[in-house]
Amino acid sequence: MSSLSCATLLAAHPTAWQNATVHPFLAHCQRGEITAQQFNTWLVQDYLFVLEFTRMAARLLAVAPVPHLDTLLGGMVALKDELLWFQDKASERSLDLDTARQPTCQTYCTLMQSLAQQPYAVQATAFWAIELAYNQGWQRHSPMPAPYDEFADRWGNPGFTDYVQQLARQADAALQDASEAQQSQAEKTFLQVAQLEAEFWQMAYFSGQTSEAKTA
Ligand code: HMH
Repeated sequence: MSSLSCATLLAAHPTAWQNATVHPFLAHCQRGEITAQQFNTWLVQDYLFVLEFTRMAARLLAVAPVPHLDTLLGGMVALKDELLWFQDKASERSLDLDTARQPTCQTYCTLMQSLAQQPYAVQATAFWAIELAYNQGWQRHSPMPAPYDEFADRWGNPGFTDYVQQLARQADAALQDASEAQQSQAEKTFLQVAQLEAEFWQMAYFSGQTSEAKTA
């Protein structure tokens, strides 16, 4: 089998990736049709996601080869800034970040935790896919009107695009050395990420803290 790469994953699964990066939530933001409650629901859940993603980044750093550390440490600096930025956005909007994860956010966090048991190639592929989903999702719905332009720029800016491309090169290098079993695990994980990204946008429309609340 020829070696799996980030490009071949995207080419093999166009529909899954389309669903991850093109969603009514983003279209509603772009058209100014999202309600404050819907946007704020996404914002709080995304903060909770990024907290767990930061811990995933730490585990990735712990197993990465030395030449990959520089890019990952740059990503850590960006996450430090991002967590403070989320806290600022939440306080501007008077949001309580001490909120329960919705089921989709919980499932996604559990997946990220479970990746600790996977080899570096699988973790690096998942890490790239997660960042690419936001990079492309926000870019594909640009330009955004205020106040969403700030959000679109955070993940859509050219520097972030460069970072995601560097993550792809690192994941590719790891996949090239990976066994067929590891490559197939990387593909399975990529598809789980794509599915959860699509579901993540959808959470905005469930304003309660739990799935039960949405039907109440
Ligand atoms: C759900 N996926 C989700 N949230 C994010 N902030 C990113 C990816 C990018 O970090």
